[in-house]
Amino acid sequence: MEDTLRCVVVRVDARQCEVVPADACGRPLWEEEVLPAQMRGRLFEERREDRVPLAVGDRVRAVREGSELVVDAIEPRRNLFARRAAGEDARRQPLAANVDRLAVVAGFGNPPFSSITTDRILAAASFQDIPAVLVLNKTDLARRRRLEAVTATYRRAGYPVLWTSARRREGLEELAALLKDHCTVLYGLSGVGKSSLLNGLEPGLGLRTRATSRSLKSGRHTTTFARMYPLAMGGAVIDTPGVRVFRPWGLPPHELRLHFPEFREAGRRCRFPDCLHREEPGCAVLAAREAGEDFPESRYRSYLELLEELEGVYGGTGRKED
Ligand SMILES: Nc1nc2c(ncn2[C@@H]2O[C@H](COP(=O)(O)OP(=O)(O)OP(=O)(O)O)[C@@H](O)[C@H]2O)c(=O)[nH]1
Ligand SMILES: [Mg+2]
Ligand SMILES: [Zn+2]
Repeated sequence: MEDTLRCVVVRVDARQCEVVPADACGRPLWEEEVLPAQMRGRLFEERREDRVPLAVGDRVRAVREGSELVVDAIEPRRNLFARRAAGEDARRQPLAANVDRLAVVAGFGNPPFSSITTDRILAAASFQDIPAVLVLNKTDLARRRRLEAVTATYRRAGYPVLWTSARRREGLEELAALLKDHCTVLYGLSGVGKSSLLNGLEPGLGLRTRATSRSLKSGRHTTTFARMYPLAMGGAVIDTPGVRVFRPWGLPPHELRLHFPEFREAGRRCRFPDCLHREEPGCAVLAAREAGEDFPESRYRSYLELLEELEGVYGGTGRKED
């Protein structure tokens, strides 16, 4: 068994991946070479519910076979950030494993700020028990009042919110402090500036970013694969290709309300303990909505949209009796 190598997966393709040797605690040894590796066919059979058996951040055992390295086993995951694959293919698409934090990157201008995308990703992170923060980038393109309103909405829900401008190099120290010594996955729409922020923090990374001349409408992602990179200050980041529509995987509709923290407190006063805050009599969330200017309307609309979508997927609320 001396030919078994403990590794961390730093990139995953359809059939191949890249790994870095790890120490006894499973931490990547970045001073060592990144190695290409095959994935054992058996892993695909064992994980039929997944589009690919591996995620960036997975800790694996690899064996040498001739000149090749083959990933043979995946260690249990501390967590997994995943989404539902697009279209007919409703399988799970693993995105990143064993991360300390998810940074939802959102921006202003082009593309405009998207509440629904932000809320979908935050709910999925909460469901998967991954602490999330919101990074509002391109603050140089935002109107001040809009920026403050968006910030207030998410702080109220309990999320830390950072302001950055990769273009003006603002907010980068705060971002650095957040990323240092942790493993963070950056996630968000295409074109919000994920790769630009990482280049701003660590110019040596030299990540490709969208040429300003290229329009968003070309529909192409500038970053085409998820990849983990070490940070010189300590810690690692996973840069990901932007999403167009994020669909949470595995989230039962009746649990969705637990992943919108700001509705939890009012929710305790609903007449029915399993109230979905939609049209139930005696719903305290609906009462707050009717009463208040101070109601997070955009979050509530995201909640309803997502609830209906998940009910479509599950053919009901996902409760056992349905
Ligand atoms: N005005 C302004 N433009 C920015 C800022 N950050 C990034 N950009 C620009 O936005 C465009 C997209 O940036 P990227 O870093 O490629 O975005 P991304 O999120 O990595 O996109 P994908 O890789 O496609 O997911 C580029 O033209 C950047 O120069 C910012 O803070 N302000
Ligand atoms: Mg990118
Ligand atoms: Zn209710």
